[in-house]
Order: sequence, then C-alpha cells, then structure tokens
Amino acid sequence: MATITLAETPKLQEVFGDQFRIGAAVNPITIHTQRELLAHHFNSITAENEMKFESVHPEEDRYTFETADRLIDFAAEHGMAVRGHTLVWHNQTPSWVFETADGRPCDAQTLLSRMRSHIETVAGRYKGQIYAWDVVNEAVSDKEGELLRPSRWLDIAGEDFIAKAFEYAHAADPNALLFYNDYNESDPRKRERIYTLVKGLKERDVPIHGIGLQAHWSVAHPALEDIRSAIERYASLGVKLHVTELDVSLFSFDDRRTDLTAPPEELLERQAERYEQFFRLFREYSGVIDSVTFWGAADDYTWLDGFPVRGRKNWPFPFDTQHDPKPAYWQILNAARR
Ligand code: HAH
Repeated sequence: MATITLAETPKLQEVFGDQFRIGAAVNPITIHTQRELLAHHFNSITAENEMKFESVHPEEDRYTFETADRLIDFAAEHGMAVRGHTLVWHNQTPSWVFETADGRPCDAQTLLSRMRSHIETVAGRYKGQIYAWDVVNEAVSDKEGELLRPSRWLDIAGEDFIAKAFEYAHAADPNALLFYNDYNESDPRKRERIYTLVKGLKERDVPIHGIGLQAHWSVAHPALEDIRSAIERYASLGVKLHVTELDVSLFSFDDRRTDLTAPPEELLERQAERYEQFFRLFREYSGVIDSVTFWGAADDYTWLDGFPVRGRKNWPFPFDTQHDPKPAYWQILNAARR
C-alpha cells in the first residue's frame, strides 16, 4: 500500500535540523525492528527503560550495563546524540536502595551515599557519550497544595534529595546538561509547582540546566495555549527546554473506550492537526527548545499499548505499524514550511 519509499520521505532530522534535534525512545528490540526508520529520521535517542535504576543497578554491588551499552553503540554507529533517562525516580527503582539488610528503611546518609555511587557510576560510565541527563524524574506532586510527590526518596532523605542528585551528576560529568523532567507539565497548576521547584534550585545555585517537558499529550489535551504558557514560564527561568517523551494518544486520559481495532481516519486527522500545531510551537520557541524526542517512533510499539486501559492498542506516532508515514508525518512537514 505504501506509495512512497523511506528514501523518498524528507528526514525529520534534516527538516528540523536548524531548529532542534529529533529523538526517539528506543529499546533493544526496536533498534532492530525499527532500524531503518530510526536511522533515516532521527539524530538522537533515549533508552526507554535500559538506563533506569532497576535496569543498571539491580543489587547494591552489581551493575548491569550490557543492554544500555548496546543502545549507546547503536547511537554511535548512526552518529546520533544520546539523552540519558533517568538517574533518580520513584518508579523502576529496586527496594534495596531504600532499605537496610533486614528490610527496614535505611537512614538519610545511607540513601544519599547510595544515590551518589549510583550517579557516579552511571553518569561516569557514559561521560562524553550522553550529552544530557534527566537527573530527577517526576518529583513534583499532581495534587494541589502539595509541592513534592510522596516517595521513599522524600521520606528518607527529605527534599534535599533533588539538589543532591544534581550535584552528584554534575560532579560525575561536568559537561553533561542536567534536566528536571516531568509529565502534566502543561497543566497550569502543576506548571507552577515545577516552576517553583526549579526556581528554588536555581536560586541555590544547584547545577540544573533545563526542564524536560515529557509531552504525553492526546488529541484532546492539553490546550495549545496551556503548552505555550508552560514553555514561556519555564523559559523565564533562563533554562533550556527539551521535549523529552512526546506522543499524541488517540484517547484522552479518562476515555476508556476499547472498541477500536484500527485507528479511525477522523482521529488520525485530528492527531495530524495537533502534531502540526505542536511543531509550529516548537519552531516558534526553537531559541529555547533544542531537542524534541518522541517516546517511541512508530505505532508497532508504544508504551501506551495497554496503558492506562488494559488490552487497548494506541497509535500515537507519526509513523504507522508498517513504519509508513501517517497524516501526522505530512502535517509535521507542513509545520516546517512557515
Ligand atoms: C513516563 N511517565 C516515564 O518518564 C518514562 O520513563 C516511562 O517509560 C513512560 C512514561 C509518564 C507517566 C504518565 O504519563 C502517567 C502516569 C505516570 C507516569
């Protein structure tokens, strides 16, 4: 059915080459199954899971870097940049990190010294190969009236765990750009909490260089003007912005429908409209946004298959399950034309 070959489609990395890098989250399977597509359109990758705490540091005295190293090799082979994801997070982190040998909560000093060894080892290993790290992921609360999300990091080490993570990362790789990364980043209330956190870090001279906007968006949310306001607000702190995990779900978050076996044309058109608007906005702010990474590349694989509705497929990317361009791809190209 494809009437145009990959070689004939303009490369996203070239179309936007003067504005920002174009990235994709990858895993050990997609670097094979999506190899040609990735090599053609993308000049940056992020490991979807393979550099997370549980993947590289399953036990206190054991690091496992084989899979992460393969992703680094893939990037090097194709001349791609690598964003690191993620050093400190409340999810996908093994319990041993927070516990004593007999399973009780460890003390603050133990936790911070484990954090330091972890960051030194991981960021140190990829020094010069990973140009930007998501140092802390999702530490801000989704609840009104609460700045930080309750977590074992916060419980044990107190709010200083965030500043410490940045300090350790900066010591481990002084040239890496260090990011605070979060979702619901364009919600006006959460935006203010993220702003408050990062402003506080900047005022204390914590080495933080940017804010990562995850950008897990949908055909319905967030409003374009809320995204614009978030970009402006974050940029006013004098930090860089990276769009770190872009995808555009065909379902709004509270839509529980499970009837679709293929994406309806009408939803694909709405998705395309949204993608065009987003890329126009990214271009408009390309003075502050220097990387746009999709949380995947094509619809044959997405973390949104089965999340948040079990058993439901999603089609959030500009390329379909066969890696052919969708309406979204063509409208992203429109966004590059003024
Ligand atoms: C992200 N959380 C994580 O940063 C990433 O590491 C993971 O692979 C997928 C998504 C986003 C998220 C969300 O959209 C809703 C609820 C919790 C977390």
